[in-house]
Amino acid sequence: MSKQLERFLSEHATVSRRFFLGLGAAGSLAWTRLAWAAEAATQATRNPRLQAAIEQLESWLTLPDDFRDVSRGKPLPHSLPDERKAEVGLTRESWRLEVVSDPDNPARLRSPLSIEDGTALDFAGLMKLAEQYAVRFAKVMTCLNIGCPLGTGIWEGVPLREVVWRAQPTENLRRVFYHGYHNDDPAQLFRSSLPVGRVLEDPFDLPPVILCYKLNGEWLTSERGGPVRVVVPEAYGFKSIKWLQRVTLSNISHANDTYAEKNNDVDSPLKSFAATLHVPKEPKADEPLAITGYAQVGLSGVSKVQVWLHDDSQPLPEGDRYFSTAPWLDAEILAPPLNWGGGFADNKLPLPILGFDEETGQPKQWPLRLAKIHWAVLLPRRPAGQYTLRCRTVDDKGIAQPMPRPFRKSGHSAIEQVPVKIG
Ligand SMILES: Nc1nc2c(c(=O)[nH]1)N[C@H]1C(S)=C(S)[C@@H](COP(=O)(O)O)O[C@H]1N2
Ligand SMILES: [Mo]
Repeated sequence: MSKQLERFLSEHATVSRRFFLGLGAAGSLAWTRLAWAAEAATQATRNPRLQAAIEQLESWLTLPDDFRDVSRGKPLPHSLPDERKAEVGLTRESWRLEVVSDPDNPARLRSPLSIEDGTALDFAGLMKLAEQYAVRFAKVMTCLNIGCPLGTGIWEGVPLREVVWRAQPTENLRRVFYHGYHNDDPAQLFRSSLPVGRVLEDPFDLPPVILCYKLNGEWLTSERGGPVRVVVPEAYGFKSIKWLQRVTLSNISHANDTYAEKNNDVDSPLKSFAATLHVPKEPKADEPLAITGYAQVGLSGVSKVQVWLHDDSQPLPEGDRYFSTAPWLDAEILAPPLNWGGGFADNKLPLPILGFDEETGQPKQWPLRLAKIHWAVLLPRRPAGQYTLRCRTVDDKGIAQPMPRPFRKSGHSAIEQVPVKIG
């Protein structure tokens, strides 16, 4: 095949996708046919070794049961027997949400929602709000302290502000904090908080903070925090409180998250970084290396994923602790997947989804912020020896991410290093 044709075909996928995303009204069927054709063209021109590695990649969305579970509590609330769950409000039938004033730093509310007064919100009330206000968005759930994301989902819920408005705050409201079921033991309380402004508005084109009741089109399971959890789009997992029971409106002027313990940075937004998924085990000196990975698209976005294979017998770039002058190579950012995964019947995402085109069902921008992407690269063969493979992202502003961070407590993200022995 001529070099020119090869290039055309490999660019074809991106170009035609972009074109058809803009077309919208052409309908999803025409789009789907073209996307498949473009994908087939891309695959035909890819190195077979690389193509084989790409085919092994995880699905873009995670099955709800496959999320890694980060839950505190003794016993874990989702492990309680069904009868107990019904008694403590952990079923859709028994769930109640209170929206009350903070006794220590009172906000003035005309109409608090409380169990005592019989005014708490029940699940039917939430579904009533959902008819008018429900939204869905894609988000990767990541623990501030764990490098690897826990899972990616389509989260559905009612903006938290709708229940804040129901409580009719009139004065002295600066912070919203919230907690879930914690075995009615104050020592087990796990609370998160947000400035009220973030709850009432969605700056920088972010999705709203939601009271989430569905994940990937199914009722939120008990393990994922059901019947209702908070999901904060741009934040690490600890802000997305599970088994939600009470929202407290407060005049406190600062964060009061339980997670502030143990030195955690509770105001830190989701970071961009890259990591590998497939690195050849014991590559031979005459083989090119097919490498794949994922990148978390943090608040600052991802415009590139880059890799660098360094020969350990050579010195590292001098006076450059963060390798900014290293010979980084651009990897291929894979196009939106044709199969989303996540357990959707017939691969059909429930539209509308914020940031997705309603006609084609495709993301309007790619990489999609606050989600994950996958990448692949074929590195040319290298002589036998011990090497270190590093990968990183470059954000939307052209700044390499993760930035040098002197501490991990703002979100565990680093330039990944993988030893590679070429034999
Ligand atoms: N009520 C409650 N909510 C919680 C937690 C918890 O222990 N209790 N853990 C938090 C933390 S630290 C993380 S990282 C996420 C993990 O979400 P997942 O278990 O659904 O993956 O839930 C958050 N919500
Ligand atoms: Mo976490």
